[in-house]
Amino acid sequence: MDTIVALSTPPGRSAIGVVRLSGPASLQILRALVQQDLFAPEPNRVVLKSLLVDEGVLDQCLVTYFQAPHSFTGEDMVEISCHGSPVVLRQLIDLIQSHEARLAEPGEFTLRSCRNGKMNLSQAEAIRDLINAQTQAAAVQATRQLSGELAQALQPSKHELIRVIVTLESAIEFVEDDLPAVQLDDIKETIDRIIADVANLAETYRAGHLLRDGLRVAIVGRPNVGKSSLFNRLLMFERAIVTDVAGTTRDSLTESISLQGIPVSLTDTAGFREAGDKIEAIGIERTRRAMADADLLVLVIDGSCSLREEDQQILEAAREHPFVVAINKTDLPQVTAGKNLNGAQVVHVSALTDEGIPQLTAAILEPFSSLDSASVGLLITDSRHHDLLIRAKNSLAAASRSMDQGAGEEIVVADLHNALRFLGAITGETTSEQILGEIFSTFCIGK
Ligand SMILES: Nc1nc2c(ncn2[C@@H]2O[C@H](COP(=O)(O)OP(=O)(O)O)[C@@H](O)[C@H]2O)c(=O)[nH]1
Ligand SMILES: [Mg+2]
Repeated sequence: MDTIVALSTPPGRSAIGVVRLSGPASLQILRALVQQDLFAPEPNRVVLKSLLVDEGVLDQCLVTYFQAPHSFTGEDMVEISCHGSPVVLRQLIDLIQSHEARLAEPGEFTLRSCRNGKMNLSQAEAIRDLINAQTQAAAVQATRQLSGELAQALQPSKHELIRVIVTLESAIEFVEDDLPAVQLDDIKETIDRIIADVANLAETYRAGHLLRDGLRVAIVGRPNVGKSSLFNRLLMFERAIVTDVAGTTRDSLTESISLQGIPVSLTDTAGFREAGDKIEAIGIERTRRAMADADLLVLVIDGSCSLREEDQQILEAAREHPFVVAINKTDLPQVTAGKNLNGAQVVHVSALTDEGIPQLTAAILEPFSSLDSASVGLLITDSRHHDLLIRAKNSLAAASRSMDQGAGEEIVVADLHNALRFLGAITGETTSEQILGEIFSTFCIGK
């Protein structure tokens, strides 16, 4: 195994910059840096040392040696806390590379930690998510996963699955003895129970991914209903141009806001209608795209005039997405009053007077309403985990169906093995090298 080095703090000027080494040559390189062949630092103990170069002292640093296997990566490691001068740090890393070390790939320290059994894959991913967390709630979820909660949550299902596989396989081996009906019933019941557990866990992704990635909201509607005015209200500054000329907003505008601590990326779109010219046509095409990308649509209707054909068209287009209807201009005499909206969630607002804006915010955040970070259980936040849970569920469902149809044990067992493999891939037991490489390439360098 080679020795790797990386700057673990952000590049640029800072009070302190931390350089990390991991691998068998770490201690030997540290000795070269302090120019003491016999330097024998006590493991896990911080010492003040001068790093020397030909011209004299490069920097005075705090140096910590971690002896294998008692380190983050499970290998010999050295952490050097220098003064955060980009010049010193650059020179130090160059110097270390001139000894037997190479620059670490993104996430390579954590990858080594996984390989050496210090943590499982979902814990490694939790470290990445913790570093990238945009909100406190997302950070809480990442720390839970880091402590191994996801692996624990999967453990009972995996155990039961293995038990069922073993029973079925022994039945296959002793061909003469068909499994008694009671035992088959028991197996079928167990499989269905595992399906329910896996499905419940997968279901938490709806909320979990929003916690991690935030919510993409697009404001849509026909021209002049007050989309840009509402956009500005929610942003709390006059970002978009508002006029009484239909077709004022020709391009989509996106801004990031925090609504009650939840990251929301809010898009104001060009009004939906027959385009008047080329530019507007492009704008409307972008509106379609913004609608397709959004987690939630706020569909704005002008309450002061009757529902038009264009409103109906947008309502139809929105049906495929979660959406909230905002009936705007409540300060004017109301005509629409939420007629013909087929039971959609409706909020009455006025972008002019701010009436109903808190209710609109609440409606936007509705998917988060059950997410009080203190009381909420473990959530699936990663699309990879969600995907694997769905695949496991589908394989289990196929096994269950085969049993209903009285198919042979071999067929049932094959699907159960697939399910087990998918569950194992979440924690990395059955993850291929190629997938591992892809996952770790999303990490920061130096972690
Ligand atoms: N009375 C009233 N007028 C509004 C309200 N919201 C927007 N308007 C007006 O409606 C017109 C169109 O607004 P705008 O935000 O540009 O609509 P958009 O085309 O949907 O983006 C402007 O003249 C706004 O001042 C409201 O709540 N009440
Ligand atoms: Mg507009």
